[in-house]
Amino acid sequence: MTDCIFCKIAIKEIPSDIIYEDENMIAFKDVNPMAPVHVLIIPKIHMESMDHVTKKDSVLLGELLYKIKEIASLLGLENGYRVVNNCGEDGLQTVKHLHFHLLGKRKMQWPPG
Ligand code: DGP
Repeated sequence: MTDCIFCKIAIKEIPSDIIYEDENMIAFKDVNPMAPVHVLIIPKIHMESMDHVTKKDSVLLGELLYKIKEIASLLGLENGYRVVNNCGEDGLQTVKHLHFHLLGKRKMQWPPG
């Protein structure tokens, strides 16, 4: 999508600090980190949100979730971490391209705000 900031990051039109990349996904540091480790993992193809995912996306999203585990290991999050998806207005999603936050290296709180 031409006006999507994360699509632009995926094609390197906007620079980012890339942690991992393959043909289907890219992981890069969040510009506004909420934890010592804060990485965003996105599919390269544009999907607006979790609410826009269809059955045909399930293999890709399964791979993406599995890869989050590997990225967590790569980043030394052996003591645990949090994976967050903000969806839609009530979920406080600000960037309308599906993404998962991977947060670590601090003790999280529950419930989230
Ligand atoms: P969310 O609220 O779940 O939609 O979070 C979007 C996140 O994206 C937020 O934590 C800040 C991050 N972000 C927004 N624009 C950019 C950008 O241009 N580069 C990077 N690295 N992160 C961005």
